[in-house]
Amino acid sequence: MDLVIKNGTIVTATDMYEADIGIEGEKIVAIGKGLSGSKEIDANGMMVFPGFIDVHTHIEMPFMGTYSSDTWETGTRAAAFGGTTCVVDFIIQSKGGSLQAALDEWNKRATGNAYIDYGFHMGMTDINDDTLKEMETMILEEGIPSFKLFFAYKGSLMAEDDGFYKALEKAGEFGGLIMLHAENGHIIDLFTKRLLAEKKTEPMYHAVSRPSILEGEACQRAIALADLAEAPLYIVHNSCLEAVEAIHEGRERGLPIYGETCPQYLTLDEERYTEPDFNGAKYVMSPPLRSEFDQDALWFAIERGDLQVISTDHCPFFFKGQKEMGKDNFAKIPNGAPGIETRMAVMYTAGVLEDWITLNKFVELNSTNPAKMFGLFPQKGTIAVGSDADIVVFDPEKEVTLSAKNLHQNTDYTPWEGMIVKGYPVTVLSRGKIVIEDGKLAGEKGWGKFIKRDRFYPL
Ligand code: DUC
Ligand code: ZN
Ligand code: ZN
Repeated sequence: MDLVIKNGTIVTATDMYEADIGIEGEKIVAIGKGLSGSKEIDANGMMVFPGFIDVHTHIEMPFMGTYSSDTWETGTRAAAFGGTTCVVDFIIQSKGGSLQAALDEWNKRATGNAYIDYGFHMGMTDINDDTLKEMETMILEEGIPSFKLFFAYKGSLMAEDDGFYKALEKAGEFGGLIMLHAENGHIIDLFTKRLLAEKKTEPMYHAVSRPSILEGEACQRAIALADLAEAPLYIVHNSCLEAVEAIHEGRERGLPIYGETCPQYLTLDEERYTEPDFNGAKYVMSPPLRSEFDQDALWFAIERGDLQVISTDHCPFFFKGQKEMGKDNFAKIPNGAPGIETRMAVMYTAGVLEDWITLNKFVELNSTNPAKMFGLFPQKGTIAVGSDADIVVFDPEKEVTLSAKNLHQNTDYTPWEGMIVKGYPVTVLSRGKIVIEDGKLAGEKGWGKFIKRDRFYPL
C-alpha cells in the first residue's frame, strides 16, 4: 500500500475503534490491524476522522461593493489547516445573467487554485423561465443539484414568494434541493431605513434591524410553501429559537425540512456588537448573533435532530478597509465573518468537550450528513473501503490559542480571537495526498478538483 495511517482511533458517524487505514492512490483500500505501506503515519493517541465537509462558504464572492477576502487559493488552504477537505461554495448568479454564465465565472476563479476538493451550489437571484429551465441542466448535467435563494437582501439578492415557489417545484421534480436564507427582507429594509433616519448608525443596529421573529416568519412561510410544492427544503445558518421551532414543527408533520447552523451562532452572542471602536462590525453577518438563550435552543435542536449539519457561512472581510466601509452606516458594513479554518477546533471544544454532542455526532454533523444531503456520500463523508482517502488525524490533547496571527484565512481578525481550544487537526489528507503534515503545509494549489454531486436523496 502507498500509505498507511497506523494505530489511531477511527471515529465515524456510527463507530469508534482502533485500526490502521490502508490507502492506494486516492482511495481507502483496507481497514484493519497490522497493515504496512511504503509510507506510514503514526496516529497513536490520535483520533482519525473522515475529512470534514463545509457546505456553506463564500470564497472570492462579489458582495456589497467588495469581494469576500479569501481567494480560492487562500480559502481552501485555510480550510485544510482546519481539517476541512471539501467545500461546497455558493455561486451567485448576476441579475439578468444566466446560471451558466455564473458557473463559468466561478469555474474561472476556482480552477487550478484549490488545495482541496470542492463543489458548487447555485445561488439564484433572478428566477425566470430561462433560469428555471437551466436548473434542470445544473442538476442532471453539471453536478449542481442545490440552489440557494434569499428571502433577505431586498433590492439585490432577494427572491419573492412566487419565484421561490416555482424554484421549489422545479427542484422537487428533478431531484434538486432548495436552500434558503430565511429572513424577511421587506421588514428588515423598513427597519433599516427607520434606524438610519434616527441616526442610529453603529454596528449594533445591524442586529436591531433584523430581529429573530423575522427569521422565524421566513422559515414558517418557506416551510408552508415547500409543503404546498411537495419539495424538500434546507434552511441555512439558523440562528434562533423561532427558526428551529418552525423546523421542528415542519418535521413533526413529516415534511422533508432540514437545517444547518454555524459555530458562531452556537458560541458567540449579541453582546459582541457593543465592543468599542467599531469592533462590533467584525460580527456583522446575517442573520446576526443572537442571545445565549438562542444558543441553547440551537444545541437542543441539534440533539433532537432538527438541525443536521454544521457549516461555517465563511464570508471573510478585512476589518481594515472592508468592514470600515460601514463606519457611518451599519447597512454598508459587508455582511460576513471568517470561520473556514476554525470550525472543527471550535466545535470540538465547545461541542464535544462541553458534552453537547458525542464524538459520533461531531462527525455526523460536520462530515457524514453534509455528504449525504449534498450528493457526496459515500465517496466522501466516511472512512470506508472504496471512499476517497480524505482523512483528518486529530490530536485531542493539542491546545491552541486561536488568533488571526496564527491562522491562514486571508483576513485580519477572527471572531474567536483568544479562545483556547483543546483538540486540533495535525495531519490532513485529500484523496490520499498529504495536504497538512504535522501542522505544516504539504499540499499544493491545483490539487483540489471540482466534484460533480449526485441529486438529492432524503436523509
Ligand atoms: N450572510 C452573510 O453574513 N454573509 C454572506 C451572505 C449571507 O447570507
Ligand atoms: Zn445567507
Ligand atoms: Zn452564506
